[in-house]
Amino acid sequence: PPDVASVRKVTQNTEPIAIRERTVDGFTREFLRELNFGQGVDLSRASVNDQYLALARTVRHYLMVRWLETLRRQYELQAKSVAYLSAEFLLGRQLDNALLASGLQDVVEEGLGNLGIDLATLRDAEVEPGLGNGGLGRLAACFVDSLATMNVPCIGYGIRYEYGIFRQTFVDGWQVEKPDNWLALGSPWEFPHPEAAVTVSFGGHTETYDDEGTERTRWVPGWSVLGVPYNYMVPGFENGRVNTLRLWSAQATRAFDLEIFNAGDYAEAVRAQTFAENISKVLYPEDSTPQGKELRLQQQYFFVACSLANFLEEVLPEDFDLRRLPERIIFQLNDTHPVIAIPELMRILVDERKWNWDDAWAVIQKVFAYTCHTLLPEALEVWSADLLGRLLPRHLEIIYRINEEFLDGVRERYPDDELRVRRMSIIAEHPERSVRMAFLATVAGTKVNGVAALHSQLLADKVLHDFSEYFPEKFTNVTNGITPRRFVRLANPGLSGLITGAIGDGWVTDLERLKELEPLADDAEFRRLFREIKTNNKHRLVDVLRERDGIELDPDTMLDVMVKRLHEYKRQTLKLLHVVSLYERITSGVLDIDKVTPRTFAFGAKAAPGYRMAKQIIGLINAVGRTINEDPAVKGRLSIAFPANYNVTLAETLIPAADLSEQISLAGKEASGTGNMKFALNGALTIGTDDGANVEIRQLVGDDHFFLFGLTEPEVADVVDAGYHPTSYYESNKTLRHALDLIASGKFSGGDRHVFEPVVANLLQEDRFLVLADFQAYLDAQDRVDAAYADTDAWTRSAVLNVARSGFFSSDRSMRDYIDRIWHTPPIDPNA
Ligand code: NBG
Repeated sequence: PPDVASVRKVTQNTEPIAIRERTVDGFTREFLRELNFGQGVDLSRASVNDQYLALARTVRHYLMVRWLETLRRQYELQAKSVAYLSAEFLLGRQLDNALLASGLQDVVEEGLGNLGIDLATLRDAEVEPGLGNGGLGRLAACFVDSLATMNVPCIGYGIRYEYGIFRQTFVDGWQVEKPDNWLALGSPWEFPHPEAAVTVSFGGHTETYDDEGTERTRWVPGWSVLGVPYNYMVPGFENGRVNTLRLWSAQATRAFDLEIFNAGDYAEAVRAQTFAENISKVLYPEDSTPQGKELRLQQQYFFVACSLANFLEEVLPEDFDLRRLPERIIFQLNDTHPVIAIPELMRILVDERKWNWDDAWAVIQKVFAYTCHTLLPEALEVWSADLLGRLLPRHLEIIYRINEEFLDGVRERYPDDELRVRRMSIIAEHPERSVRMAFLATVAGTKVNGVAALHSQLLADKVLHDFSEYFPEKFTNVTNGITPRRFVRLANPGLSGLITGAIGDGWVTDLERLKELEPLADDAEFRRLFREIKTNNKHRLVDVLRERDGIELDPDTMLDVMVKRLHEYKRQTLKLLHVVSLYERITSGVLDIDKVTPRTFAFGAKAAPGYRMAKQIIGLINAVGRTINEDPAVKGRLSIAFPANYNVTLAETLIPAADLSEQISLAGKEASGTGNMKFALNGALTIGTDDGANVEIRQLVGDDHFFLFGLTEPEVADVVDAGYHPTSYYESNKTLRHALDLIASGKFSGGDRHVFEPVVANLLQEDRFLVLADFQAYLDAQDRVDAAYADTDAWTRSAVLNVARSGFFSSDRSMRDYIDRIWHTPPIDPNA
């Protein structure tokens, strides 16, 4: 091992004095040096992008010694780490977070100001890395932020997609996807290490051989690619720790196949390269619904094989005894995407390290844990055995053996229950032979967790019921959380200032301290300031939407927001029916317009490109928006704002401005939700069903400060069992009928009745997610919202209480729960 003291000395000495001292002058000098020597321009000729890149690199330097120090100490202490394996990390912009973590905000703002540069302009030059679809990817980003802030050793492992989630545009109101070329102008936050590339193999066949009397198997792969690691800093908040996020990029093993090249087939030689690089080319834009595409399986195996090899061969000391692996690592599987890591580690131990099967299996069962993020049965990932066997023949054999031994145990426990054995088999036989990845993860992992209390309960009672009976000790819950650094401290500086002024700044790393705000809910002056901040946030949003989308938002209306992926189970159509119904009742004279609370309905949602119904619904929201926004009859009362390309950056200005948060999924379908937490912590009230983490939000903030409506999960099950008939609701509810009829009449599609026919027909004929069944309850709850909003003081009081009582939803708390219940990776003593 390196001589630790001398390493420390060297790294500290490499830090320029200007950086160590953190003065405005020092920063300015470093920034100009980066501009001149890094970008090769002087200030007078520097573009905004030049300035942004120079600033990012300068800020990076301030974090560098901490990063090196963290790595050195990790090596020295040999402490147990978390490896968070995730196909998605939806990071959001990095600059502001790095400034916050390093405590540099003031110095930088002043330094740039002296040069006549506006920090906000440079902030906007950053293209956010959209390396995730939605909640699952953003959760991974919040978790690594919390672990760094809590001084817990963690490596995030994932994929460096060249193209992240598509950029959504609207053409005539319909979604059109554009590639997200986030790397076009260069990313200053990544550190590529081509010299540390890992070879990953695919295809080929397996063969057995005699190894000094023992029969062993080896895999003879057909082709391979290189995985090049790109490291990113994950800085803790003001604590001197910087963890690592390591994302893998695929490259051809040889840039040109020389033989083909010499034979004159240049195009063929380049083709091989393109083929390899396709693996990390693009993020699959499906959310909560897997598609069994071969490239997707290649991506999954690619990144876990790279990550395991990296951990075993680079992170662990050379002579490390792998039998002690559970003392050093826990691999957390973020959904089923990385589950192929289980047979991969078995293969390494049994085939490469020549362990016997049982010893390897004993270690496996201690080093993996699995988080499930869904309740939709169709969302549980399954790979056809045919495809898996072609791409990873040895892994399929290993999975078969794991299954065989597991089912032997099931038969022993439940003799004469072949039905159960078939239900629990990791291998499904119909409609084709395939591997159930969630079952594999459950059988091999030390723990299985859901992401909110209700979700974990339904997992154990329904989705994985046989398994929770068989392995009751494996099942646990960890309710999701969000990082208060990004989603309160950075996104809502006004509110943060107010809170800090009242209770000090400890809440940023100890969010339960928000409880101390409770008495202030009754303080008129505090409420006035709180309201003023909400108004300012609305004005900030008005500016952003005008500039970004050409949308004119009225800041004097209630801002009613539904932002999340477009999915039928989330029920954007229920929200839309509410809007259409209000519009219909006003224009037909049933509702007195003067009695209608002025509202802006804001939507933000991307649809998976192949999800036709979701795209129809987007078209309909935009069509209704166009009609309503142009109709003088409802001017100043109702309007729709649907900015395209909702992403983390937009969330950061939209959520702090919201009055009302829409969390209206059908009960029993939303695993947790995390947007719901962000809204509550920024002082919006929730209208929501008893679903996912809404349940816990309502319990904590109290029924008087939450608008609950709709069927509960057991009621949903009863309705469905009794045979659900959406038309009966249509026929018996005039308000509902009129709203649906108005859409069907072609009112929002220039008189064309066909355009939105599929949406209406789907609601009337199938309505899988019981929109019509919950419609009236939702309208009634919206009336309660209006009544509550009319009393500004009471509303503000509720909003303050929402903030004060939502501290539980910090991802720091989620991390503590994972540590206590699953990982057992205590924080490092910063003074050790
Ligand atoms: C999503 C759920 C959300 C949950 C996030 C994070 C998937 C597969 N699941 O309810 O739909 O909040 O995961 O746990 O994306």
